Amino acid sequence: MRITALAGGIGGSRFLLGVRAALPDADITVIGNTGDDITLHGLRICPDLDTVMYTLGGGISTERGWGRHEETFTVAEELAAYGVGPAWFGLGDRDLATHLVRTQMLAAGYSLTDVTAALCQRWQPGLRLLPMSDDRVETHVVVDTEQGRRAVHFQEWWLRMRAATPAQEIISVGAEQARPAPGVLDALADADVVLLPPSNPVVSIGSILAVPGLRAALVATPAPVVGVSPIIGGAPVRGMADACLRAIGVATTAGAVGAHYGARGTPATGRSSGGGGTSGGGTDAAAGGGILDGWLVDTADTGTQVPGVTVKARPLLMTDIGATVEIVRAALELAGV
Ligand code: FO1
Repeated sequence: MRITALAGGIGGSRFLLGVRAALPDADITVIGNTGDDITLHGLRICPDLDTVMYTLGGGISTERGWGRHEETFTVAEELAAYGVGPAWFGLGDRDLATHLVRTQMLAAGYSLTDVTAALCQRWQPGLRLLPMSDDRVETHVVVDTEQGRRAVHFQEWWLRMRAATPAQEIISVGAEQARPAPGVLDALADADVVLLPPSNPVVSIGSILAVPGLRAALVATPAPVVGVSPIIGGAPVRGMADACLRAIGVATTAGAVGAHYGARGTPATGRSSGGGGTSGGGTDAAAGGGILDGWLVDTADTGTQVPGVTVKARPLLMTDIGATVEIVRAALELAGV
């Protein structure tokens, strides 16, 4: 069975562990979000790609959910001693090796697709990890500060501001010019099922959908498309998706997020955040349209209805691999595969 999943970082990776465990013989392709990517100290860092790679490859720090296990932060301490920031982005020593390899390969002219494949040679994640695009797309957040309204990189908003400063706008900078990475459109067209893990619907799934052609490919694929709500009982399971949803005028409920993704074949109800960004809300002109056939919600949200989408309620907390496997099985059942 060919499974294609759109994934962000921590929640998406945990879900993918369940996909791989539920279907060890499946051919799994992950389209990874690169909107979180940032350049720091001259190094290109791809948090969501690395989180998928480390989690599926067995190198993740399970207590943090990001970065490497058995990590040290000596280089970060030395940078701080020089007064060289930013201190708010925890750069681990082991993790730095990944960014050094990636940066030198990019400088040598390799694409992010090639770099990701090369890094995965070491980690053997047991699935194909593709960046959503080889072109630079970065999520930036417009906030009001004492110095007036300005845009900050998503990571600064997320980590330094803890997403506490209201986002006036969330913009996928560069999305308009970005092209799907090689293999991405085929992975959607050729899939037997497409899954949307419980990743952040705005800055993870939304960033992927902001790449022209991706939403259209989801609308057009013959494969059933089933999503898993990242919102349970009106709150995100982890992270601050509520702050992101508020920024694009979507309520933090399983139903509102399902409607935001929209039923396949109907105009997406998602709202663009304007400013060239869509954060998944907008529909790129070519495609438009909702992307969901099925939507899994938690039992706390039993009774949720999304027009045009088949909604099923079941426990969605990925408390351990067994629970995650059951969620994956329920998603596949809802997809009818
Ligand atoms: N998340 C944090 O909460 N604190 C950090 O210091 C931090 C550093 C970091 C370094 C490398 C990396 O790949 C991910 C990192 N993350 C950190 C997670 C990162 O901010 C993710 O982009 C978000 O968690 C959203 O997915």
